[in-house]
Amino acid sequence: MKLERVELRRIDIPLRTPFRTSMGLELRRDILLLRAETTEGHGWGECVAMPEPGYSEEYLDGAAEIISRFLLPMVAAVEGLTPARAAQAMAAIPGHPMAKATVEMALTDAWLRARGTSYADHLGAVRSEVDCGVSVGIADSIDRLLAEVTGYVEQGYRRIKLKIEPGWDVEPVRAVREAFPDIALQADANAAYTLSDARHLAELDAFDLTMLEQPLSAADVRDHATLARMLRTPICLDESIISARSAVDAITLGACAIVNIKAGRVGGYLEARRIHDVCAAHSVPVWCGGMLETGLGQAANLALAALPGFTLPADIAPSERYFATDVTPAITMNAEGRIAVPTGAGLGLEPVDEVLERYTTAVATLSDLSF
Ligand code: OSB
Ligand code: MG
Repeated sequence: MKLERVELRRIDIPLRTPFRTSMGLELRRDILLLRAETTEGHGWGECVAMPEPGYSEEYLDGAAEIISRFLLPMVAAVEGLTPARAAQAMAAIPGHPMAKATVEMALTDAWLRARGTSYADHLGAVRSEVDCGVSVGIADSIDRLLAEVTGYVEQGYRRIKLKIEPGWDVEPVRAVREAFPDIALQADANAAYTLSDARHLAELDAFDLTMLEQPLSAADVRDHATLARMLRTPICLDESIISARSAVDAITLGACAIVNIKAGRVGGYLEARRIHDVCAAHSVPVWCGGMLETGLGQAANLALAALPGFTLPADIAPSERYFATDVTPAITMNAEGRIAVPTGAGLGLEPVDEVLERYTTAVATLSDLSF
């Protein structure tokens, strides 16, 4: 396979429900999509970087720049291009995992489409359906939070995750637990606390949470290990886990009992699978995180979440949770809170041209990819 031409497309698509985390408020999704044309056909990639840095240092314009100026020329120069060789070539540049994951995702889609193989089979999926959880943003009031969560419980989601931050933690978690004594419930702090908050965070132990996700900063792995010894609630790491190596380090230090895996955060689906493998070797359960992706990203995440070690519900939700109109045919969840893993070649779905055009704000075509 050889990379011939790439289309970078920015779409601006409204979110149906505002999604507020400790990193800020979002009403829309400004998303970068990459369509790779190769000698064997085309494939799609979705970049999970947000318009502003916050979740991590990456942001959309920066990712677009790294992709077009550095990653694509490197990948276009690779002889006998495969997804793994693309990842290997891109490893010469440090960092920028979301940018790299976008390129790898598109090349993998193209590669698999040409071979009639699904993403799920390529990654080693063992399940045909994935258990869905929903991630609930910080609300304006406890009453509004309870109304929102009630709706999700009625729709059948298999677990609820509450975003927390200082000033919005013990009380909302208590209210949801009292209203729904039996649901699987977890909290995600997106690095909003420090170790000096340990005694406060220990109050969450009263609510039988499946996990507390990323309470401290990404680099504070040792502090997470200290905190883990002070809490009964298991710690899950998201932002801190940037590679299979960092997963092994965190597990060995006792910093986490559970790992959230997001391909964008770790540089691609191949590294995501390696994290799955090392976690399985350490008997650490994993689950698939999300970044409010369109149907393209959800399709790849569904394939990943169908691997054997993904034993906890994913942050994967149907299109209607995020967008009035998704760029792909809508992904739907059944009444049991499960979504089917796509079975078609590659991602198993494609954007709908007319929807894509409606939300497109900019397109750049890169055809001179050679050095
Ligand atoms: O920490 O999991 C996170 C969204 C943006 C940035 C960080 C996170 C999230 C989510 C979204 O929780 C979950 C979803 O995609 O449904
Ligand atoms: Mg998280």
